Amino acid sequence: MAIRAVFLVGLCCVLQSNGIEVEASENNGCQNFQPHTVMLQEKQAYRTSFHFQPPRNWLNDPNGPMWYRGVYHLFYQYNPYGALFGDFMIWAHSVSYDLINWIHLNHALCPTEPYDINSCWSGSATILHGKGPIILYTGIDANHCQVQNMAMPKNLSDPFLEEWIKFAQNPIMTPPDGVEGNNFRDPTTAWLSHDGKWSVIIGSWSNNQGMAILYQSEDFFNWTKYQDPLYSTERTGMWECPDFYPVAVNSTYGVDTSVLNAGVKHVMKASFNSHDYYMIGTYVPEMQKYIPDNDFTGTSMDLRYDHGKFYASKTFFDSVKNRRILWGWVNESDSIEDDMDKGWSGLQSIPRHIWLDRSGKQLVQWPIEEINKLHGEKVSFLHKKIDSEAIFEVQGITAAQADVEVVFELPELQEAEFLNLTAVDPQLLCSDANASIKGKLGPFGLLTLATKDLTEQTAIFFRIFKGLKGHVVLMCSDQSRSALRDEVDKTTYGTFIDIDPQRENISLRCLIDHSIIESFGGEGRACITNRIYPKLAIHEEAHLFIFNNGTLSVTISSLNAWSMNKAQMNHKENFIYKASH
Ligand code: DQQ
Repeated sequence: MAIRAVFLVGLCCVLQSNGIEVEASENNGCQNFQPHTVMLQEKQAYRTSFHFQPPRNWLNDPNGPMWYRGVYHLFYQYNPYGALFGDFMIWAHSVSYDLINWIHLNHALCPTEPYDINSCWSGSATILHGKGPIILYTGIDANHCQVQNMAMPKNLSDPFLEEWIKFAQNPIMTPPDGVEGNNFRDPTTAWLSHDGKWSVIIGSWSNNQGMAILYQSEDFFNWTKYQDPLYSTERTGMWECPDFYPVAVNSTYGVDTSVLNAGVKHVMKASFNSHDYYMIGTYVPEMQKYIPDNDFTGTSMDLRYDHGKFYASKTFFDSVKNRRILWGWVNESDSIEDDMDKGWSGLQSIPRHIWLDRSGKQLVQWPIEEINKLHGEKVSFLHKKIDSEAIFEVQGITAAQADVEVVFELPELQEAEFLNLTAVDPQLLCSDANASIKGKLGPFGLLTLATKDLTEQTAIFFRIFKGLKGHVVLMCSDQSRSALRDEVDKTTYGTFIDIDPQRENISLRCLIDHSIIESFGGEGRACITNRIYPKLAIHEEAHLFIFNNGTLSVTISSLNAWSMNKAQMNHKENFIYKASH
């Protein structure tokens, strides 16, 4: 009783336009950090030009992305105190009309109450038909225990939904029996079943199993744990930031999170061991079970959104363009000292349109079409043969800030080397044979963020092999020569791509933005994201090359490359929105 009395001090009652009465603190705790207008002044080599970044400080997971009444919202984990992760994490908030140019708003959720006093961690937004959006988020409470909380917009008629108020009955979920207080977090977007009940999953680890704990509610306010998890497995670690959504079969269109019919499959994604893994399968609401087509195996066979740096991602259904969009956090891999010197850490990926591949076996990702609005000067050519050991520069664009699409034709496929696929880890294959090691059909691809003399270079490349059941396409990113600096991560990443090169050419698209390269191979069937910190290949000193280090020739059937313009990102006080919307 005493706790409740203290808790209510300073609360006001708000009857929202959505008819929900909530008690809320007058002080959302974010005032000390408002507004976040101070920009870093220096022209920094590693600061990006068209990726989402706040003006300074640490950023991690995307939270609660949504489109609501003409405006896209992105919340994200943010440390208002500095460039490293902290023990006072908040929900920062930005809005956009096109997912490319952003307006930074005042922060949405900060630690204020016993149920979130030690941080407001990740969560999601759900739009309740006719009632507006509601945020579910994890609070780190006064006992450092993870609990689930709810927040609503203070004023639904504010187009930016800038102010958020917390539900007085928080927390709405506390760790159930058998779940420790540090293993219960990251609520998903909720979905509505035919019986009128809301469902949501929470990431967890219990009894040596990673899992999606299921909660249900009839009114969205009172939640009851379902007896069994929606899915659990011994083959993963603790599930962070789960995501659960339907994808249409045989269509690139997205569907709302609550859609369930014969025309959809369901994706279950979980973040663990530094990567985002997913399964495709069937959701059976009568049994509250998720039945994957292929269970997680705990091996490199498991499906991943991205084979480089990409974590804690989240999707949302964009009802304006009928598509599902994926955002992921791309962390630094520079030294901590350098992160502190530059005054910021972390990026959001370019939002990716995501859909189920025609094969039904995997997802496909592609940068949202709006990114093309930033295209500047263009160079292109067709049908250019690249002989063995040939290398040439793509000139006429800003190579440190570019969008490059290239398609390779392989005239001598029958000559490819043999590869016995049994138990081969593609990442190991890429690091054992980096871009400098000659092969037959490959390595060929792009040398990005390279110095003129190639002492610094990051190769994004392919090798083609003959396997027992047809050709095998390997895609790699080789960071071993990415920077004349010892303290940065130089991991080589790699994956196989499900392509039959006898039937289709091999395409590669790279979005290069100073210290990040997002690469999409095989028209988006494989993605690798890199963070790169060159010492010399920065700004105008960065170059782009095409290379072939195989003994067989390959042909570029087409190349299109653009300089990229800078996206607008500023606090709303300073924002001049130029694009039409
Ligand atoms: N980041 C959040 C957690 C989440 C983790 C804290 C994943 O809620 O599990 O910033 O990166």
